[in-house]
Amino acid sequence: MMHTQISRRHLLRSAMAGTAAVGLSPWVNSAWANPKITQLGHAPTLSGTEIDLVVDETLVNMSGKDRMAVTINGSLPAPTLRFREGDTVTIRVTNRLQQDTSIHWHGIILPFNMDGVPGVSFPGIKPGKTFTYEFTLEQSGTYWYHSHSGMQEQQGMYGAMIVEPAMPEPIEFDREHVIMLSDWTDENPHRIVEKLKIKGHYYNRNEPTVFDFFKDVKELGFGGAMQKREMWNQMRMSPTDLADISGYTYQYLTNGTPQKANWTGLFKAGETVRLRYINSAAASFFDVRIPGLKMTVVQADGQNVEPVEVDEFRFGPGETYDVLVTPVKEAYTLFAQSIDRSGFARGTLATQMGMSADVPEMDPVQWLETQDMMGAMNHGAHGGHAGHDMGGDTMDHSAHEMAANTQTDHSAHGAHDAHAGHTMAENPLAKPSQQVRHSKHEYGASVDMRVDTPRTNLDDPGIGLRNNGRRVLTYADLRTLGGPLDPRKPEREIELHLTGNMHRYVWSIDGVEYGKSEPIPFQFGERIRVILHNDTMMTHPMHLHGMWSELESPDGEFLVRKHTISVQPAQRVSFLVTADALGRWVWHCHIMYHMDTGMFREVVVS
Ligand SMILES: [Cu+2]
Repeated sequence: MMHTQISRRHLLRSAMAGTAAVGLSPWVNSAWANPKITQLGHAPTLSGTEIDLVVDETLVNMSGKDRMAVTINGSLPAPTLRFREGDTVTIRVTNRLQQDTSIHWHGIILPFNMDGVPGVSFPGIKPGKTFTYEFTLEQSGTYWYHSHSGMQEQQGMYGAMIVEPAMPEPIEFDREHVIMLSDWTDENPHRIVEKLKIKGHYYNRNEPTVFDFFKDVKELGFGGAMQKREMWNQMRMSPTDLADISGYTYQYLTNGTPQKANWTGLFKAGETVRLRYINSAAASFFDVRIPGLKMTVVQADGQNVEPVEVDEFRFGPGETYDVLVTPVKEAYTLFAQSIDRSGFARGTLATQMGMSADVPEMDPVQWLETQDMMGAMNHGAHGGHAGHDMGGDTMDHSAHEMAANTQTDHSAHGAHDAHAGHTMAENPLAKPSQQVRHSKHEYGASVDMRVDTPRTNLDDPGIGLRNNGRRVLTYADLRTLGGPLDPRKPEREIELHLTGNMHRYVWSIDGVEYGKSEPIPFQFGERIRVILHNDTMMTHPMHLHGMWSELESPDGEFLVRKHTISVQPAQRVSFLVTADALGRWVWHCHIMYHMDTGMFREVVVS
């Protein structure tokens, strides 16, 4: 069972005040009598084929207050594991917590009983026990690992895993740094869930004000400004619901280091530096850039891609990008603002310690636009369909016209023709189907909105990054070197909808929360297409364990191999999976609070 942080902290205070009696409490283990301090910002590197990891609670102070973190070997982030492709590694994980723990090796292909999901892959690691993981690394690249138990990931239990390639790789660089971005809260994450259940917008401090109203009156006229608000009121949502949890409670960390402490990575002028960016946040999307430097993206989720030069990229919890930079000045800021602009992570790349560069202003908060709410909603689509269907409330059509920058996606017209896609190609599965199929469960209390005309284009950088004057990476830019792992076309297609009810703060798949769901069956050896259709206004980074997700274009062309695919609001994407890994796996949103409240399924390959 789990005791609350608060009770423990009270005990800790007494312990520090020197009351010997504390030792008598059954809650207090030896670590508490002598609390250990977390090592921040300098994850040690562990390599070889035998590793020992110890999970414990250790003290951190991110904001002036002492808090307990859940850490591995006393470090936040956890040690960086450096392995070699082809090696069989043995990792012993000892649990010194008073609750169960686990480690999941994110993006690593391995036997299902080594995958580390309690209740699915194995029973978990009990307090005081050691579990030995053993698996052979069949891949190389940048990955990471984290707890899959409770809220431990939010509390600091994550680290990088680098697998060196067996054969020389096409990427040349002189030096490298892991840049692990995350979010930290002084609050108890269980308490955060309680607050979100009471009010889904609890942490949103960007809600429109009277000033925004007058600004809109100026731009849209009084009627337009009124309409804009009326629409949001009807949906009982806020146009700034971009992240559930914000800088109001979060500090954003670079390699476990808060902004002020300015984590710094060194380089020598003229070097090509490889930055292994890992998003290990519990709930935050980051928009990453390094003012003054172009970034050449060379890996996505550990897999080599055709190099693409960008100024900025967005990534969600679970995703990784490796970029090359060639700095020439003395210092650069590693800038990563959260998607809702409520805060940012900051670090520095410099020729010597103690240097810094200007830190840019955050970009302005943007309201969700039409394509985020209604997908490919356009004038042609008015007949018959309301693009977005809010739990039975009919929306005023005049509201559709008011948002600027409506993106018209002609490919979505096919969605209105039930026969489109079936008549033109010989193989009906050559292209992902456009026909929207809402499950009957989507009409229940767990769902407060549905998208009938999704957008399928992958070249949209997303809300807040559109037309910002910078070259922003999108999934449409990514091409994994060597093409798909399996050249077969899919034999079967399944469609899953990402659903939720913001007011009750429940998240689900096809309107069914994990606790009420049945496993999704995959047949061993089959090549299957999975369509993800986002019926919500949030972006969900969907992570399938055990098997690669090979993202395809709306025309069924292979794009990029990933382990975590972020699906934007009102977007419909598809990927191919070869079900070559027997056993029980999971597939879930990597926003911990969405996973925890139901956007999670078991997948069984048999
Ligand atoms: Cu989610």
